[in-house]
Amino acid sequence: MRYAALSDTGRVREINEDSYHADGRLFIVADGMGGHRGGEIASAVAIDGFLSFEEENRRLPPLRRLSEGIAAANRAVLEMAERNPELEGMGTTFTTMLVEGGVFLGHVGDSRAYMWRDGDLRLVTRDHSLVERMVREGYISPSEARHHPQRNVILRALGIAGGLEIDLDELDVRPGDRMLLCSDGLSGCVEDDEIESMISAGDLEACCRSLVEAANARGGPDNITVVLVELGWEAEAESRGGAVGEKSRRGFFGRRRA
Ligand SMILES: [Mn+2]
Repeated sequence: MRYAALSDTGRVREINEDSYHADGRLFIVADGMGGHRGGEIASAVAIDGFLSFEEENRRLPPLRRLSEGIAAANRAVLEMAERNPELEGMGTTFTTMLVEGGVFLGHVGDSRAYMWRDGDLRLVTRDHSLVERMVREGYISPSEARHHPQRNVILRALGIAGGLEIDLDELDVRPGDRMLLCSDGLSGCVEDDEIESMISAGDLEACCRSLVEAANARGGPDNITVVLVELGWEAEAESRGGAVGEKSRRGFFGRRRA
């Protein structure tokens, strides 16, 4: 397996409220929202909460571990908001991929996971957003959704309520497939066919830079986070554990800004 990740504030926002994690086994993108730095705190706290749970519950089967881990992340965000009233109302999306004898997804919100195989890109998560529902029910077209005034309204997020509906999926993958996790700062302004061509060739780090540059070239209206993974034998084999290095943008205490 090879992987790369990049997060960028974009051209309009003053702070980056997205967080991500990538360690060769677990990959996460979280897009936070809320005033008083609530967004960046929510996304970081959610990732911390998830990773702590996951670390202590490695024996759980993958999908159950993702689902319970995301529930633990949700509780961590809610508890942080309870202790800090100025953070009330903060929330975050949460899209995570576990590569461990297979590829498993857990997903809440409007960040995305795409799968790329032999030149073709396919969206493998569903946006939990108002415009996605409007498109699905036939009220607006996909191109109208892209410019709709309510395109930022999401229907599910961590930090809103104790009960949480989580999308879970196991993907059928092959070595050589590329997986992209991203925040809506990419998918909201770069079309899928452009993303497809940009991740089709070359070094993963260069691909990440091209994706972020493309979003910024379109005004960079939001924070942009991309995590790109090229699957190897890990996707098929039984779990062998062992991270191959670690990249993280989690933990808001002492976190360094790119
Ligand atoms: Mn966003």
